[in-house]
Amino acid sequence: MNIHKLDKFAKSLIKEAAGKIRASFTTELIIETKSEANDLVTNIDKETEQFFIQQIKQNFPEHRILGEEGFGDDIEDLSGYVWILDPIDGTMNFIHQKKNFAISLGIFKDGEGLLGYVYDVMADDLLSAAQGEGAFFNDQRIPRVEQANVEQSIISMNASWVVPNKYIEHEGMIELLRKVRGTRSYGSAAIEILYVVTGRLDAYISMRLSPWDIAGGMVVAKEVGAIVTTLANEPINLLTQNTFIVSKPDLHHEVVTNYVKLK
Ligand code: 2AM
Ligand code: CA
Ligand code: CA
Ligand code: CA
Repeated sequence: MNIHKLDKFAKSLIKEAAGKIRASFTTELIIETKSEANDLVTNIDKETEQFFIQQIKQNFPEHRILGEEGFGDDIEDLSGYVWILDPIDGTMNFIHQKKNFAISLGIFKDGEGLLGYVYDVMADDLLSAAQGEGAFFNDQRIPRVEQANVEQSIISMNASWVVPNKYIEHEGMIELLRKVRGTRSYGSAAIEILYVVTGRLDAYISMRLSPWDIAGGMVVAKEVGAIVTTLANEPINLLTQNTFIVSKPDLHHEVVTNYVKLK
């Protein structure tokens, strides 16, 4: 398999899917809830995933697909070629804000990240990387991430982690909040990873992400030296949900060691 051919194909699928998503703003959305009242899905999430699957299966019948909306394969291991896709990351933003949502895609071979993409659909910004070849923001090569300490950092996290919750001791998060230069929250894990990789953020933390939220971003993060682990400082398992941090290296150590106390 030629990785550059695969890259070209994946990019063309992403651009075509994004065009369909943008065009959907002229039609009425069908909005449903999933596991809880604020866990939303639309017909466009589903149609986008089905578009990818149909195109991938037609061109690469032996490749498997893990997609958030469940139209892909039942994936219990990462052997062979596996595409990990979130057709719309940030569905709530898609519905309410019509911006700040992304297509997130990672292509893995026997568990190794070959290709990674985060496409900010409304900004028309494509973050991409091929293993060992560095990362790109549109056509520009992205430099390796620099160092940062907590006091000079902008860290992205959901406000839910700063109030009592079942995942993490919130006092530690309040302490972090007091120390940092600023906090942000964008409502799309993939876009938040994009921002860390391109230096707009210094770190992004979440308590519960699924493989499709992070697979594309992880491949790109590795190419620029950003550290991706669970909040227990362990490698991410792409077959389950995980706690999550992507960060500049020194900051990663500082946050995980001094502020994170998982329950
Ligand atoms: P989604 O929009 O594809 O569901 C929001 O903070 C971020 O968390 C988004 O990237 C969102 O992805 C993700 N997320 C993961 N699990 C979620 C859930 N159960 N409910 C809402 N957002 C979830
Ligand atoms: Ca979802
Ligand atoms: Ca998602
Ligand atoms: Ca999604």
